[in-house]
Amino acid sequence: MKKRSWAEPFKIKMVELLTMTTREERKRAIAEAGYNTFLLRSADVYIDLLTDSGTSAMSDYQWSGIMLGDEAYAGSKNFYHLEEAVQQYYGYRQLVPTHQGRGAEHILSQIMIKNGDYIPGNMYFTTTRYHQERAGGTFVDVIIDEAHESQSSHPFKGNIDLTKLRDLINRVGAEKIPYISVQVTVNMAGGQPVSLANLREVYALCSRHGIKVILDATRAIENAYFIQQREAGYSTKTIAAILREMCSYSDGATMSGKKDSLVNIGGWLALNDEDKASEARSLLVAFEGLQTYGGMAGRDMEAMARGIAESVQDDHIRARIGQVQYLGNLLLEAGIPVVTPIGGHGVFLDARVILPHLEQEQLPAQALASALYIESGVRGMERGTVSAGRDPAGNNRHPKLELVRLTIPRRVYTQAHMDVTAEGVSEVVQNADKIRGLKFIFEPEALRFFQARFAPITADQVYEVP
Ligand code: PLI
Repeated sequence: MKKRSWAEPFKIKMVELLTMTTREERKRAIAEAGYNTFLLRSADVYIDLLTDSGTSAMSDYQWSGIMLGDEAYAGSKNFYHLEEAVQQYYGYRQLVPTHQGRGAEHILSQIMIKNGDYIPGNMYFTTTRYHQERAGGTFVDVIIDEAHESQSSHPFKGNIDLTKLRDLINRVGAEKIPYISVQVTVNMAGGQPVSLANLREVYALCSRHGIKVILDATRAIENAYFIQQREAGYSTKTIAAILREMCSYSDGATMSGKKDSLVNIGGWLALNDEDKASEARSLLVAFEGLQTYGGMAGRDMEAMARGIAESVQDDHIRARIGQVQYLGNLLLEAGIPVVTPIGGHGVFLDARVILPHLEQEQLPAQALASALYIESGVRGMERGTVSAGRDPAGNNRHPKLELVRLTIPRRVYTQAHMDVTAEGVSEVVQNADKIRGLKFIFEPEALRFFQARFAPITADQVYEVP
């Protein structure tokens, strides 16, 4: 017995009952939801793998912190606990609390970006790019090519391609690039990490040109785990030490606490530059809340401060990613095409390969997510054409990756839930030829994937198995 299993470093004290639905009920529910899993009611979902955002189970220690919420309007004790946690574990000097990640993205974009600027990044994220464009910037993807190949086995598919970054600097000039946003890990690429060697090089190059490096630290702990497992020289370093080193190659970070930090709400912007932090706080008080609470209640800040300390524990992150890899390996063994290597927060099904009979315009990943729900009651999410949205000229973007994301909440589901999920996916993939394409019947202007509605193109139902 050489191999240690990934078993959870916790036991269960309270449970939340789930609803079991029939296939007929699910067919009705998804049709009513306009074939958009974001529009399903959670009461109609059995295993909810829509997102790992805000869906984690908090520990008893975090829940006890909720009772210690200091709800003073100004100067809440809990803010100072959160500030200490961010300074200790991430190493940034100035903390600007926000209601969640996009609040931080909004403020950062407004204080840093001028009309006509360019913001390079390692693949887009929906809300991040939205705020960059809203501030008058143009996002430029400078991730390595392998990130766009679902089957590449590159260990650090999230890496920045330094040649692409240098070319951009030469083309537009460093003065037009206020900062680079580096996601660790890269969500839309399948939860893929960035190596420390790459972060170090990016920071050196950018510093030479006066370009700031801002991490999207939303899943930085998961990124640190992959560095520990895959990067030479780091196997004996703690996650906490690796995280500090990662952040040392940046000037600040945006953070959605709803992921790594094991809380249901909260986020922050951190900066080392005091003047920029002061500018950020001026916007904060207008859009989020006072400088010592952002959009959070005192109790939320306490839960996040405690969650940060738990999130950097090596045993925690090994079990968290171990569970994701367990599901991924089940699907790989069943011959299901998924993004490889298996990422940190979810397993991503390759809808292009699973549904070769559908054109990208027929929204294969949206259709596959609907069919999986009908088959199994498992709710995943489209991460393809619908999520990519339209470019500023109004044309549909066609990302190379057309994926369904099965995102694993932290400390919530059991190994048996992963088994049932894998069975549901296998069943739907075996019947893939019965899945029909979809078309938009309602398309909102911004971040369309959240609220869009669809209809099957050629039949009444998206997925009918006789
Ligand atoms: O959902 P927010 O506003 O707390 O955070 C936005 C956000 C920023 N960056 C990254 C990498 C994210 O993954 C992210 C949110 N992700 C969601 C909601 C998700 O389901 O992946």
